[in-house]
Amino acid sequence: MTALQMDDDRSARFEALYGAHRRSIAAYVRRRVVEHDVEDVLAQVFLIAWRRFAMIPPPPEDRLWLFGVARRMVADHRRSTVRRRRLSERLAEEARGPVGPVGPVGTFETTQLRVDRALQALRPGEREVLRLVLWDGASHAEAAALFGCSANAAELRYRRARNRFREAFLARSPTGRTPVQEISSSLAPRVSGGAQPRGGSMPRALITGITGQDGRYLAELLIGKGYQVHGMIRGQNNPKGRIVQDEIPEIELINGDLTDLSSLIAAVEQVQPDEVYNLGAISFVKLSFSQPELTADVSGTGVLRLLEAIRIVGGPNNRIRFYQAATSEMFGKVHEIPQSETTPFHPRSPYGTAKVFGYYTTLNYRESYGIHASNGILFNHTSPRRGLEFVERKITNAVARISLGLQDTVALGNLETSRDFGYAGDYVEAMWRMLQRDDPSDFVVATGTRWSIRQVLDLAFAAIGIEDWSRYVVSDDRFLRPAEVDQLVGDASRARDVLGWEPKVTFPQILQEMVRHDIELEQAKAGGRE
Ligand code: NAP
Ligand code: F7E
Repeated sequence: MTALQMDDDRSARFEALYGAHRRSIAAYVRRRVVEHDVEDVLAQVFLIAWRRFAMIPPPPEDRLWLFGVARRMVADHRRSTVRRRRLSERLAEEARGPVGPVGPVGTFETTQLRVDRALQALRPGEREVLRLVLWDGASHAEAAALFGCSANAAELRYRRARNRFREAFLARSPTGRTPVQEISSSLAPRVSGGAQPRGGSMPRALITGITGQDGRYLAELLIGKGYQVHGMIRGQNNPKGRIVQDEIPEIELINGDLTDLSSLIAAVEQVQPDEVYNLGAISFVKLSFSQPELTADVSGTGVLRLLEAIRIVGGPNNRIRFYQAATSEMFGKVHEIPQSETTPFHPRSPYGTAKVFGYYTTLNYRESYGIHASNGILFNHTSPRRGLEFVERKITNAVARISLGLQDTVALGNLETSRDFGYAGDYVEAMWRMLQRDDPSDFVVATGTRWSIRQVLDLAFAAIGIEDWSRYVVSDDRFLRPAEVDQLVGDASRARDVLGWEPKVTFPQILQEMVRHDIELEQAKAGGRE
């Protein structure tokens, strides 16, 4: 076989690999990076695949190999703001090219905004070839292999994409505004009356509980909306700080603890936030029975301290908006079914009583000082980022381990109790929407459907093809509580009507995704031990 034939053969095999796996790799990447970076990450994955073609195992293992590369590229991508900056500069230079100067050069941020807008105007294939050639330095032959065309055609495709990029970069919008003005306005919160960024710059948010499930989803949501996000981290050299930073490099971490007023004042003073989301808490109900005083201090008095910090730093014309993570646990021994904003509270745990204190303190600061403070009364919500101590994640993780032969049974407490479960990614959207309204208020956020722990077991075991789970589940009194809440189910019609919020992901969908995620996680851990 001649070198040329070998090359043709390689191109054909590569094309087959690309055709077979691009969709699933794209879906994987799309869930992990912001939309306009998806094509870039994909281009990197396939460029590596082309360069290391000889190392790719035959089907079906090729798929796993590609996922491994994609995982690394996503991690690299998240770390690399420098890379993003370099690309923007290259593209901006490219656009200025032979047509001469493009008006004021502007700051890095304004260049970035123009570049992003111009990239958005391109078709995905155009973005891909531009990034591949201009950014990753791929040759036209390499691009050709990726697209399954000749090197000449790839070069043509690249030139066309570059010209279209240049046009879009230079274009004025139909409103007559410059691309920068256009984008800046689209970054501002979209619901009416949203918090305006100070001094015309990015809006700033401070999140307590950044290492928790909701903190991470909320941070991603806000970053996607153009916020500068500061996450409060407690303790000395807290290892979770590094994990969060690796996962979401755009977050700025700031020290502070809800039990320490001076640290909260310092944090609010330093960040000068437009919005504060108080998600920090001792949130595990069972633990609150054995550490009631700590729970009251963090989850209850902590709210008061943070509001004091906001009152002190924000001064008389306080513009800081505040979100308090209230909870369905406040309804406890329920007075009606379903529960809404008007249902009386009857908490059944130290956690519930602390949260009732936080709720009324939030209300009190709104009424006494006119602070824009709102309570989100959220029912249970979950995700693959849920702590392993909570029942639904404990179950999905155990199911994953059982399916891999790493565990025989799972020990649980009360199986008859039920909860209204939703998806955390949906619920953080409701938090944000509350703070974009002119009037602060309190909202129930729930799905309106209830699942017993038995049903959770049905769903999770069904995901690995087991119908009768009875031999895998053992009863253990250590997981029972001194008092239980049984009938929690929320009526979120006000959130739907006023905030335009509704859940998008159903509980069975998210639970299935959690089982899948936990299988991957446990496989990776087991692989690491070998
Ligand atoms: P989570 O995963 O348990 O996270 C709790 C967060 O609070 C962690 O980041 C933790 O930091 C932080 N924290 C604990 N003690 C602190 C202290 N002394 N000072 C500052 N931060 C502290 O909780 P989540 O599920 O994301 O829930 C977020 C909030 O919503 C919580 O307030 C919870 O009570 C409430 N809520 C949750 C649900 C739900 O179903 N998820 C429903 C209703 C309400 P470390 O990592 O350093 O410990
Ligand atoms: O318990 C029963 C347990 O600990 C749910 C927090 O996010 O949501 C969460 O609180 C139910 C309880 O969550 C086990 O008795 C049975 O009835 O997962 P959980 P939670 O208490 O509902 C509310 C809305 C919050 O605000 C909280 O922050 O499951 N259960 N067997 C068990 N629970 C656990 N944890 N472990 C068991 O083995």
